[in-house]
Amino acid sequence: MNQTRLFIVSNRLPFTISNDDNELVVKPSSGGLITAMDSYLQTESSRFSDVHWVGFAGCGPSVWEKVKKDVPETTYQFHPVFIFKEQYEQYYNGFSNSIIWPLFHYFPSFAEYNEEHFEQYLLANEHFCEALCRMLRPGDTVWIHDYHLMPLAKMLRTRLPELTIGFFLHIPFPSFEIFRMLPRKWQESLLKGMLGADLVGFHTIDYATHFLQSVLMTLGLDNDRHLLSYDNRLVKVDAFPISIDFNNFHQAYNRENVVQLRSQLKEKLEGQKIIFSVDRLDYTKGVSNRLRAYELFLKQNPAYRNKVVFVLTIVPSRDTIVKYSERKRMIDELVSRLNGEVGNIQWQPVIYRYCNLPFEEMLALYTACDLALITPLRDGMNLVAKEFVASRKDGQGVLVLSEMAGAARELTDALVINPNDIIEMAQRIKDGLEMAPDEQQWRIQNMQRRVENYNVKTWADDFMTELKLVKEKQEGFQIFFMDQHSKRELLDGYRRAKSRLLLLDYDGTLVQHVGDPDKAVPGQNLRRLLKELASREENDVYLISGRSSAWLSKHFGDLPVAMIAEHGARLKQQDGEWHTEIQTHNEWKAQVHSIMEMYVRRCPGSFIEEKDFSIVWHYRNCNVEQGKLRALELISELNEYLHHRHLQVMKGHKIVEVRNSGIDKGTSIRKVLQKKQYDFIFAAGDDRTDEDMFKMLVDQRQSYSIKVGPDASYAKFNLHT
Ligand code: GDG
Repeated sequence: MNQTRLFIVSNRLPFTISNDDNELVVKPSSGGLITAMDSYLQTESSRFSDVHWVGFAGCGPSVWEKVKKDVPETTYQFHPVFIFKEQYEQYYNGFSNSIIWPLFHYFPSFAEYNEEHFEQYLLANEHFCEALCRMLRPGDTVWIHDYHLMPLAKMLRTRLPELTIGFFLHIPFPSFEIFRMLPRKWQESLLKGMLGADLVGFHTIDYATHFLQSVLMTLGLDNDRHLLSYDNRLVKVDAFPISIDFNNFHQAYNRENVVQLRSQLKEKLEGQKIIFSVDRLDYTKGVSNRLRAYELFLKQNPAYRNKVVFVLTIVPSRDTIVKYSERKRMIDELVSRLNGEVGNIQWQPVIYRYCNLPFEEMLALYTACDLALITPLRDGMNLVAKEFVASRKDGQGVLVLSEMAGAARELTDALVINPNDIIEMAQRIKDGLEMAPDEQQWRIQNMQRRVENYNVKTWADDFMTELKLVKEKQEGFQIFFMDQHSKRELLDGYRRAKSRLLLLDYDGTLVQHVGDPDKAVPGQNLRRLLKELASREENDVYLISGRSSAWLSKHFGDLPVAMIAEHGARLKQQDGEWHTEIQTHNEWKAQVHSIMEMYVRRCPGSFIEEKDFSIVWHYRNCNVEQGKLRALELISELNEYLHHRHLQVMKGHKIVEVRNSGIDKGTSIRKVLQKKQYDFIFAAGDDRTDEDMFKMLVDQRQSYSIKVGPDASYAKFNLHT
């Protein structure tokens, strides 16, 4: 078996240490993550034989020494991270739960911006990094979980660049309009932190798209079908909807103590329909609106009085944070008002419990109820919805589910509601309670098929397989930055050669891209350098550019260089005249110009450049998102027009260009190479149009092709500038 080691990293280790009657007790947790990992590690495809779990233990080193012998023996080796109480408070209650949690769940007014909390959040992540680095080796795989540890992947990558790192976010990633509310420094730190991973996973495609948009807007990094090239690495961003252990919940229906508890419950609540919900105490769960909708339903449907009961369970959580204790008070008040005003001596409309239910009792409630009312205002996924569906082996029961939960993307046969629409919710409660048994059955069974097929094992397996694939892809898609050795080789090759060809792109290679292309004129140093290179007898220097022949002549006409203009449409030898390389026709230009004018109006800051053989729409000065979108629209509109017209449309660096077919830098240098043999070829370029030139040189042994910038390329090497 392959001895690859896996390190799972989460804020907390999957057990709790409590002080019961002055005795320290260790209790295993039964969270979704541990279930996921347990079932994944039993699969055939799991490559890991040595699995470690790193997280905060909830205690300091001295307590840990006392309890570590009591930690349940499992597949995992547990490694505690120790963080001082005060720091943990600022990292966990502060930054994680009073900034990221509210903001990412679309509660911007609850977010408390505090620089000190951000600093402590970074420091706590450094502690995790330190603890991990003491154990990690380059070939290890690390899977980091959730919003507490967003900067960690980058910290690890800096220390151990060869690690395989996956990051999964369990909460929503909000739209850029929300994300941008964070100070810019924090935005960059979180995004770069996550991009330290090789694979970044979310529950839904929406969250992945939001993340990619934030990466574009904040870091200016675009993606190609969810693949990003960042820091000389390929990073994949995708959706992996977490799920549950379907069989465990499905089979629990017949478990003896569940059957017993269910019949006790039904007996006690006989003659009444049962509505059920269970949530952690949290303002994101939409409990107040749920109670208001239930109240409205009772008011609108008096016939249901005495005939329905809502078993509302709230699990204590984070109640030291003010916003949570406030929420608790609000729910307490709403429940007592409802019971007091709507109920009577014999009938209590809400049975309210504030506790942690034992598993069997929760299953008894899942399987006894007529309707599960799951109405979060925002929720990354919501596993309760999936657990309810899986547990209904009887094929009965109705799920009313908020469209704001990630689970709604998959459980489309639920009665989907908007949690802010009290009227709709009240109506759906009625519809659900009156739904015919055969409709309940087909809806539940459809949803069961989905949860059974894509269960927690599939989720973990899918993520890990994708992580392995990205790593393999990275190897084939290497970006080879020139090292000292290859630089020496290049210089030796140059010195030895008797005839050299130097092919130099202009914009982005010899000069920086600037807002106005007319301002990108060559400076004295560059002109002197070109002159010196071109004056050597062994050298043929070609400037090979998308610029027009007139522009190139104006700035380089006096130098002893050859020039290729408009991506190969025109060529001028060192002391010859310009001549056109292909037969062209230009009657298409007026029409293309008028299409592009429309896009200039629709995209402020963009402009048109007309050259002899092509027309270019530039959008480098526009809003990034708008420019990108309009460019795609323009390309598709142009493609329709260009159909059957022997023209090509091409996307370059912040440009869309239309030109006659058969013109590209590759074709023009083939002609150069046909005329003369060289024993040293050097080509440099930064743009997509330069790829044609690099492709042409792939098989030329004596060639050095250089992509300027960090993107993958046909060029043999990359250089940053
Ligand atoms: C995050 C995201 C995402 C709850 N009460 C009791 C109890 N539970 C169990 C449920 C379920 C889990 O806790 C809660 O599931 P959620 O999906 O609500 O997840 P969270 O842990 O709050 O948090 C969420 C999830 O991560 C996974 O990625 O779905 O959106 O916020 O498994 O069964 N279990 C028992 N008694 C209870 O009283 N035994």
